[in-house]
Amino acid sequence: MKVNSRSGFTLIEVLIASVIFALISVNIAMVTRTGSQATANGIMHELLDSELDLTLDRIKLALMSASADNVYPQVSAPASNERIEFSASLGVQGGIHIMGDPERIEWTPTENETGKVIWTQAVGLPGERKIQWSRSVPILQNKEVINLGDDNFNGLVDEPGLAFHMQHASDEEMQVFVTLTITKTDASGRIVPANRQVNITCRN
Ligand SMILES: [Ca+2]
Ligand SMILES: [Ca+2]
Repeated sequence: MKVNSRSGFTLIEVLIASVIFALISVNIAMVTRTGSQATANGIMHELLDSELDLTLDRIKLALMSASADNVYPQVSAPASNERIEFSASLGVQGGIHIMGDPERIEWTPTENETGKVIWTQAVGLPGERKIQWSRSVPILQNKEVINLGDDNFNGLVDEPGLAFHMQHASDEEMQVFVTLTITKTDASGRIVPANRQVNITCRN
């Protein structure tokens, strides 16, 4: 009589099962890691967008009350500047325009090849105060390099990470354009930039 002596797994079957188990484990780990990286990158993009919006909103609010006659330097495209100085127009008293203390918004460098956006109130006065509005602003706009050309096709040449330029037609109010790039590092260590431009009409 033939007796079936097979009562366990052969070595080959155990090896195949081990390989399949290892492959499944690696796949699960990869899916989990990809999922958590995607979540981390999603949060990073939201933070990047909100920092960009908040900084540009603050710059807009400050420059909306600036008097067009007190905004310096007044450069036009394709030139731009990483700094703007201005005074707010507070109103008229006895037929005289009353101006606020001088203010400045500028890019200042940090140690790691990026810079900060700094707002200075009461420039050069005893009450001078500096407030940081943003950090991780690169020295140049996204996709721009120093070569006397407009590499990112925005009408500005070699423009800095925080760039101001003006447009002042004789029959129109002066417009200040603010172009800002901010970067953050994603979950895989890659530097991700985001940039936006806003324009503000100054008071005459
Ligand atoms: Ca450009
Ligand atoms: Ca360039």
